[in-house]
Amino acid sequence: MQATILLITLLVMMGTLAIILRAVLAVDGPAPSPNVNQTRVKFLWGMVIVGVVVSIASLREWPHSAPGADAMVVNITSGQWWWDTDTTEIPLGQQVEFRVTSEDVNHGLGIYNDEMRLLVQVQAMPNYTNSIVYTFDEPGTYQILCMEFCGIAHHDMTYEFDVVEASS
Ligand SMILES: [Cu+2]
Repeated sequence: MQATILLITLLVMMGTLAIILRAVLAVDGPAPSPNVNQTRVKFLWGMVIVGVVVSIASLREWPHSAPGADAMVVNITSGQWWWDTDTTEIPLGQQVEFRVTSEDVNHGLGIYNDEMRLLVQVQAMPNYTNSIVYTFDEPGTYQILCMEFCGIAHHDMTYEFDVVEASS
């Protein structure tokens, strides 16, 4: 039903546009001078060149978040309704690769700072390990909250870990 209404609306809009276009084309006027067409072609090529340059200049190295060779690996397992990690202390300034999985249903791992600002997120999926790389630049207590509704105690699915100054 919704698709039919959408199709009818689309056909009516296309028909209206076709009528307007036909009316506009039927109006006799002076043909554009060759200079106008040359200007349009130059403008078009200018836009194409600008588009290509901006696209290339704004490309980022791929993959965006590949961990470095010295990244610390933190495994995170989840389930209804808990998180578990193999460490609760992460050194400040250390690049961390979180490897996240689930033992039952899909969960969403969200890491928040002490102002409850979301820093990074990734899906926790059964039979699959997703990884996300992050470097903490502020010491403190961070929270993991579930970002995917996963059942009756979803709201209670929280966890804490600390980011501490690296001992030299
Ligand atoms: Cu949840």
